[in-house]
Amino acid sequence: MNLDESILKALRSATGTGVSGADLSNKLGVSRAAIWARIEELRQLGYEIEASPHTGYTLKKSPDVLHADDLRSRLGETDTIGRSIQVFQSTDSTNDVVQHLASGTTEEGAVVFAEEQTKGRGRLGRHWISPKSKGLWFSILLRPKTHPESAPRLTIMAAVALVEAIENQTGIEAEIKWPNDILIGGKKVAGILVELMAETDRIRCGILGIGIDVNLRRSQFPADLRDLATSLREVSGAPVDRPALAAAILKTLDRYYSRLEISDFGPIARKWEDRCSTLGREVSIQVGSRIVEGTAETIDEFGALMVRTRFGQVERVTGGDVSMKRF
Ligand code: BT5
Repeated sequence: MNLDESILKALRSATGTGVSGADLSNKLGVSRAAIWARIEELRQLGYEIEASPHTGYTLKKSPDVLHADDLRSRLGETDTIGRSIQVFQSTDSTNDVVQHLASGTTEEGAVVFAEEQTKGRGRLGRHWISPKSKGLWFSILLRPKTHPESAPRLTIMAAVALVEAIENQTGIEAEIKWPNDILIGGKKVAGILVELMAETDRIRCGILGIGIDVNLRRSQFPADLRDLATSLREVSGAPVDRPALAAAILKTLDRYYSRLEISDFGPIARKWEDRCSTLGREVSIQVGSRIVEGTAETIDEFGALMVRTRFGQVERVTGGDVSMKRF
């Protein structure tokens, strides 16, 4: 744990009471002058830290910025996800940054955020708009010990973690649209992009990319997305605390990923089914040049969607674009 992370953690656990420079210095094994210098740096970054001779330092307000040490301090211990966090002010695509890290020795669970992406992407090379400081645009390096066939499970567990963390942090109920969309009131608020580097029988690494529209106003979406997409701010009517939401999502993802790694997929699948708006509906799914039509019935043990066609057979679909035919 570095100094800023430790200071922020100590300040957060002393909210309301404050913590003295002497206590911080003893606890962290550095001089009071060093603590003071770091507090000054944090103030420069926008943290409102009050200093009083009686109560010591108190954290009054955190800025709306993603700061790796702050995110780590909020996250605490995790099994895998968030063991290291990097934040870029701007990058092309966080999935590309993580792909680059994956070819080195970077350990599983490394997370890369960007305040802005210049070439954020969705599936099939589609563009993902990622304006500065308005959302959470991030990717996670995973090295799941599973067969490539189980890769859809990563999207399933991420969707469950997202709706759960969003609801816990904001009170907003979101729904899942198979395979990778999170919707509120029928409009897309988040998307998931899993990219794999795999051999026939093992996944070398999976890159879990997540984009969440947090504080965009309707006017900040391109005109063609205004009726299709929304943000948490638009729905709740007030700005949403991005760093707090980011930490909550990473914690929840970590919990579900640990369960996935011990093959405890069943309960995750049940939660997914509860929150999924696709099941039980008549769907038309474009899979490459083919269209599968029928009723979306369930997901199988690998995370693939089972669709009963009008001829009565069940088709197994692992990816594609869904349109719901009847509501
Ligand atoms: C997705 O693709 O929904 C996956 C999006 C993943 C984005 C994250 S951000 C961090 C990481 N780094 C990346 O480069 N990507 C990941 P798909 O299902 O193909 O949906 C793409 C479609 O969503 C576009 O064609 C637009 O119609 C729409 N779209 C684009 N930007 C959007 C936004 N910010 N919010 C809602 N919809 C958007």
